[in-house]
Amino acid sequence: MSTPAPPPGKANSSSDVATKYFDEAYRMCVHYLETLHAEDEHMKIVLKRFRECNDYNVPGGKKTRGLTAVRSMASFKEVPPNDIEYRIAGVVGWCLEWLQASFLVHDDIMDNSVTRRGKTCWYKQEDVGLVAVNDGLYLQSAVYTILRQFCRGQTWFRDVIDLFLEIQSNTIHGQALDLESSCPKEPMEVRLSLGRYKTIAKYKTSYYSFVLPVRCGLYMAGISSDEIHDLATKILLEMGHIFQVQDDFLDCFGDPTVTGKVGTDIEDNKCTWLVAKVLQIDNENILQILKENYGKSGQENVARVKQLYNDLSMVSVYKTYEEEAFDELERIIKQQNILKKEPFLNLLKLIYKRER
Ligand code: DMA
Ligand code: MG
Ligand code: MG
Ligand code: MG
Repeated sequence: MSTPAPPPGKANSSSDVATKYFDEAYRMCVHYLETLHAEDEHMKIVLKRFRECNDYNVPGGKKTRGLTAVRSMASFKEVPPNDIEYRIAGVVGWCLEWLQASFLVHDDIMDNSVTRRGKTCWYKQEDVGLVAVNDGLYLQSAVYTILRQFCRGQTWFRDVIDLFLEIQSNTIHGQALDLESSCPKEPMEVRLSLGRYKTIAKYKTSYYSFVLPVRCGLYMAGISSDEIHDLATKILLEMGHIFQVQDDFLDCFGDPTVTGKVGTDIEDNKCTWLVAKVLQIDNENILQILKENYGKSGQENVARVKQLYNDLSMVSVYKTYEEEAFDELERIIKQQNILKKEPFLNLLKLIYKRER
């Protein structure tokens, strides 16, 4: 890739049409959610809680997934979308953000994280705690509440609902494998292998972060051909893999003031790209160091693992990987003639050398 990385947030700047209707669509969704069960006085306190939960967890991210759905719809359509099409795509985009919020609320509990998007994790808030489990379920149910309310009459409604359900299930399976793999009942070489890593990244991240937004865009643009959806899926799974490798790199080497989260992967015994790469090296000493320190919460253990990564120049191994992986995917996108290239290249550019 020869293009330099856009500064954080630039690609989401209000200059593009997709963002124009986006905030408005959020307000419309939240407003509708607040009407549910409002006729019962007793529910007032719940609606207030959920309003806070939505505002705290849904809109504060990069919104890449939501905006990608809108941008994809616009670029796959033969003619420029009208206002109504933009608005409804904005609603679907927000459903992606709601889904993401539900996964993150639960992910932070399970990963024992402290901060998210520069704020205290929802479950860590003094008056929330484990009720966050129900809040996460609420956020997930909101996806379908919103879709049913605003998109029921669309020709693509069934396809989009089916896709959300399928990919939600994929993600849950991925999270389960991620969590199983951090449990020492399997030997380190098995649970932290690169093969295992690929499956985790695909299921827990790639499907919902890349395949879902773009395929929703395709459906909303009226495109439902299997050939197109299959090739798009293949490319987007590759993109998602790179994205998760970046996430793992940033967990260890990123700047928390930029990423908005403090890394926990080493302490959590996670199957990350970094540890899987290191374990590929056949060396007794490396294995010994990892067995003694990986997955331990002591500061000195974490520091020892980071020192090992530094001794093995993992920053430079990562940079080389990133460069090569982007080049290869760019080549694959440009080589095919079934999909419009530009939306895929734009999405790739958006995550290139990302720092958050
Ligand atoms: C996150 O994986 C996956 C989902 C489905 C939220 P992760 O725990 O590496 O994410 P993060 O680094 O954002 O906590
Ligand atoms: Mg996490
Ligand atoms: Mg996790
Ligand atoms: Mg992570």
